[in-house]
Amino acid sequence: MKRLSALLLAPALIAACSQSAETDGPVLSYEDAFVMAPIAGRDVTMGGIEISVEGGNVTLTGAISDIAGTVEMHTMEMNDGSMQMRPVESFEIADGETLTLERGGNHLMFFSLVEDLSAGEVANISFSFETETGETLTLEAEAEVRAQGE
Ligand SMILES: [Cu+2]
Repeated sequence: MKRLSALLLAPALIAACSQSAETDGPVLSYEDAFVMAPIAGRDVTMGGIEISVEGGNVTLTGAISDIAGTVEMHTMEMNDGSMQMRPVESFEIADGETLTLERGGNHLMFFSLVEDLSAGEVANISFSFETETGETLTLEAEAEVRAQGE
C-alpha cells in the first residue's frame, strides 16, 4: 500500500516541476502598492510596495513612473537623534523574501510630479531588477493613490 500511494503522488510532483521549469529564473510578485496623494501645492510625495521573489536572488536597481520626473528609493536612518531619509542605489531581495517599502521605513519617493494626483487614481510604476546572472527583470505595478492620513 505504501508503494501505491507513492505512485499516486508522482503526477502531482511532475506537474509542480514543469511549472517552475517554464519560468526559468526568479519570479517577481507584488502587493499593496500605493502612492500618497501629494500635499496641495507640492510636487513631491512618497509611496510603498511589497515585492516578493521566488526562484532566485534579485537586486532592485530602480523605478520609473509616468507620474513623476524621478523616482528614488530611500532608507531611513538615525542622524543626531532624528530619523532622516537617504537615497540608496539598490535593495537586495533574497530568494523567498519580501522587500517592504512603506511609511517610516524604506520607501519610494516621487519627485517632479507631472500630474495633479488625487486619491483613488492608479499610478503605474515600473521596477527594474538585476538577477545574479546579470539579466534584467521588470515588474509593472499598479499603485493606488491614497489620500493623506489614510
Ligand atoms: Cu524619502
